[in-house]
Amino acid sequence: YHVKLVISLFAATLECVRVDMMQNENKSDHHCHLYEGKNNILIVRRAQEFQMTLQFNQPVNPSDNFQIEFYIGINTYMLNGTKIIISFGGSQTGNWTGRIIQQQGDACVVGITPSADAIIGKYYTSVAVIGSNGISRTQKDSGTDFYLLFNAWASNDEVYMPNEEERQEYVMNENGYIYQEESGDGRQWYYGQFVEGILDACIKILDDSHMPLVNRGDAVKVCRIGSAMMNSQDDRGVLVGNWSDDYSLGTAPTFWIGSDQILLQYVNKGPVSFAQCWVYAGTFNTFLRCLGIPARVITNFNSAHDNTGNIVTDLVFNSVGNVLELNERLTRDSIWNYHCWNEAYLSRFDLPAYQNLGGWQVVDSTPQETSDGYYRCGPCSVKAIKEGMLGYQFDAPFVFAEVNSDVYKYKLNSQTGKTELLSVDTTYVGMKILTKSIGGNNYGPMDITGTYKYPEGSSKDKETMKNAGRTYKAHLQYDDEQGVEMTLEIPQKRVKIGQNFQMAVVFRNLSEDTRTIHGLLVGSTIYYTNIQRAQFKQETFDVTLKPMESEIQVVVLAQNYMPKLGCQSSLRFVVTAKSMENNQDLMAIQIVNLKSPELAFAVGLEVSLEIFVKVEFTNPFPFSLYNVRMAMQGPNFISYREKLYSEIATGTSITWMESSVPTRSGNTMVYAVLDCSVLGNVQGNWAIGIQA
Ligand SMILES: *[C@@H]1O[C@H](CO)[C@@H](O)[C@H](O)[C@H]1NC(C)=O
Ligand SMILES: *[C@@H]1O[C@H](CO)[C@@H](O)[C@H](O)[C@H]1NC(C)=O
Ligand SMILES: *[C@@H]1O[C@H](CO)[C@@H](O)[C@H](O)[C@H]1NC(C)=O
Ligand SMILES: *[C@@H]1O[C@H](CO)[C@@H](O)[C@H](O)[C@H]1NC(C)=O
Ligand SMILES: CC(=O)N[C@H]1CO[C@H](CO)[C@@H](O)[C@@H]1O
Repeated sequence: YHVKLVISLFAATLECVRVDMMQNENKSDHHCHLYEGKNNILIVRRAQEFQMTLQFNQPVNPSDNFQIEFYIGINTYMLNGTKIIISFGGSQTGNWTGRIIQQQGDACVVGITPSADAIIGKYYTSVAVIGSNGISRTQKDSGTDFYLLFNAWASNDEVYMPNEEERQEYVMNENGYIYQEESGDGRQWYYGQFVEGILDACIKILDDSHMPLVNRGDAVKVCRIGSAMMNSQDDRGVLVGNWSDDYSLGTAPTFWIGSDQILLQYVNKGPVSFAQCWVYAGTFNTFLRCLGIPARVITNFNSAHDNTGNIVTDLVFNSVGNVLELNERLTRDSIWNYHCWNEAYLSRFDLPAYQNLGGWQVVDSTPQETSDGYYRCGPCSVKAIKEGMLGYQFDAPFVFAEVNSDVYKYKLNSQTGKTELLSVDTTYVGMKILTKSIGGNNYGPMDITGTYKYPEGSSKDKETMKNAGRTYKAHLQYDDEQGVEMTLEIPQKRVKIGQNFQMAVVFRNLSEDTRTIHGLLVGSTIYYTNIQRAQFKQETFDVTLKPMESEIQVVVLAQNYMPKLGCQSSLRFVVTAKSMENNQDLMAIQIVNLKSPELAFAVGLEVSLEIFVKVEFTNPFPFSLYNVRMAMQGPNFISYREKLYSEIATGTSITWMESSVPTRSGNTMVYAVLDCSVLGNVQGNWAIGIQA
């Protein structure tokens, strides 16, 4: 009797004295153990249970009524999901669920399952005991805050991805590869989505966008806002684009190793200079993976930029004397050598279920065209592009044009101002679409062209074009009928910057008659957007065609193109010619991507578990390089660092050595880049396996 009385007296003043978020246990179950942070804050994914231990001042009775409250934002409100109450003892309301897992003495272990559409971001926690004398509530305490993320492992989450290997690649992999050439060359990129401060940076980006909290449970909206916020246009977002080759007021796009430095700089100083498409795509990928949305960077080769809105891309040639010449002004910006964007994996509950448009979605943050008033693009279903269903949100006609435009080549008559159609090429644009293969440091490309397009000329392809409202044109080969074909061939596979090389203009004489050809070859240095930087070669030639084949050898000298290269590395050759007997116009375009010199690595492991990294660069050019900036970073062992060399004389080498003890075991990478005003895109990396 006596004992019972004491308990009931205490029961009147039940109080929660400590809340333990059980960070270490719950983080790895939720695939969040890699997020770095000093104060070990809990990070979990929605639609999956996490556990908390509540420590009370006395044992809890079944009749006790207590509740756990979670809040996000300032004006919290139950009906819009910014305030969540999970009641134990009272009746449960709302979309999150809770259960008591274990109760032992004063401690109570509870399991909380956030709803599958819960708002993502940072919550704070309070435990309230409802007693007869009122409510006692725990104080706000940053030790019980937690982050909630999208969950690719939960089948009812809109970002659910069924395959574990794919989730490991598209959510968990911190290293990536971005392709810049059809051959599969490109650059390494460090996503660094788990680096300390990056999750806060991603949430800050959502805050800076003024996106209402109530929308932040919706991955489609988060992707769309993200695509607008990655570029600084119209919203002071993360990255400032610059397609010149003067980057003196910022960092050259080729000098970035990864996204972490960019996002941290954004948090401290606002918009970051400078970016081009792979920088936007790399940084956006970090944002998506960090918040839990499966994402990848893809590269579309010969990417059409449809600035006339007609899903047709025009190349215009001027008639100059006897031959044609590419009209740089009218052709401006129409086909980029390559363009990178992102794909995010979403169920698309916002689109009609019977259309089955879930799966990979195009999202693109490079500022190209405005969409509903902002520079943003997507999400747009890749399946919808393949089927030509352009009526579903968002921006499908623009994406369709990027991979499917026909190239119309026109001749402009300077006297009359009229244009005349020369030929239509239906295969050039969207020639190949690549992304990194699945699996750790496997940097081989995966060809995903087939996810965007049916084979050219197939009946399915015809159907797609019909759905897209386009008249289907077979590859029109005006040339065939007229008897001469011309191509431009470069026998050498890899040409290094600074090398001389050979080229051949090859003709195939398919006619039975004599053909006398008069031609013009123009060589220019270009940006990857295909815009001409400077012309370095122009020569005319005459040839009389022999049966079957005939060719003209052209030698390209480094001394001619080097002074016009700037820090670009692409040359474009345009050959235009006329067969004098029948006035047939011929043209061929060939782009040569020059290889940059490479950085040499030496990596050694000491007994003390210290890793030594040596990076070496030799100046292969016949001139000195001045003000050479270098950076090195080795995630989980060498933090980002830079060095400046005032001069690297011709033929001389510099070496840079660093050493450090790794903070984490597993596969990592050391990255290095080098940049100066006359040379961009020098980079290298070295994979390192660190044993526990
Ligand atoms: C709870 O779920 C229902 C049904 O899915 C939904 O309509 C409602 O908006 C959700 N409530 C909150 C606050 O998210
Ligand atoms: C939630 O609703 C309350 C009450 O209408 C409002 O004050 C608050 O701004 C809303 N929160 C968000 C994030 O929209
Ligand atoms: C690119 O950056 C340079 C300075 O580094 C600046 O002079 C130029 O105006 C920028 N171009 C654009 C289009 O912003
Ligand atoms: C082109 O080829 C045809 C067939 O081989 C030949 O009869 C004709 O002479 C050739 N033209 C020239 C210019 O050699
Ligand atoms: C999902 C979940 O609750 N995971 C773990 C949370 O922490 C407790 C305590 O260690 C584990 O038992 C759970 O498995």
